[in-house]
Amino acid sequence: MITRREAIKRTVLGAAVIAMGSSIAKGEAKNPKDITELTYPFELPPLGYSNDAMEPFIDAKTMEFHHDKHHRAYVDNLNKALASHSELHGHTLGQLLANSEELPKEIRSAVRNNGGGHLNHSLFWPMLSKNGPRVPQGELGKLIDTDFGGFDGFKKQWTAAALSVFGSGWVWLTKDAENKLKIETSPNQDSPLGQEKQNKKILLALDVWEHAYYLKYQNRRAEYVENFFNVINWERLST
Ligand code: MN3
Repeated sequence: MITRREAIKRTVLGAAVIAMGSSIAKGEAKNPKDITELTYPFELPPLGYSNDAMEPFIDAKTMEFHHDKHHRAYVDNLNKALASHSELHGHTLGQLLANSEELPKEIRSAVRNNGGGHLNHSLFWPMLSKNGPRVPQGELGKLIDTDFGGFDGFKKQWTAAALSVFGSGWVWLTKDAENKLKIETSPNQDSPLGQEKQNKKILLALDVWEHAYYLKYQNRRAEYVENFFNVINWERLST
């Protein structure tokens, strides 16, 4: 049995670890702050482009529902869960997720699911663009060549991972402290940052929940995944 004071101490330590590994693509997400550093009350970030910006690969209707309804619901439900827990209002999103097992039982799963949903979608939107190069650039391109034997090898493994997710979840490209890339999957709204408290960076994400593609692709997840390669914002993704 751990005391409350110990729990808080662990939370702070865990946060330091996750903060190290939480920064993603350069630019917007760090302006003004990395998403993991934000605190209650949480806000829905703008998409950063119009709903039809990824047509025909991701249709405007899906984008509208996905951002305005689904993502908003994660933000609203996260705020609702935390509203009466003022002792947690100073905790960052990164802290809340890295230490969700130490949260009060009655809000634990709400914070994990909705906080994860908020984090994952906030990372995901800026990773999309129809413009720019269609293959990874710079240092990321080199690492992908090294670890996957080239872009085609990466694409193949990424697609296989995306199709392997049973039910709802995410696919991730992460980089560990040794600069080693890894394709990972997570169920529901879990994040690789929340699962393992280690220095890890998320480089690329793909939402494979049905709500991300069902209006346009119905059950054809493979087609959605194939088309995702037309909207990866390689220019903005960095190591
Ligand atoms: Mn989603």
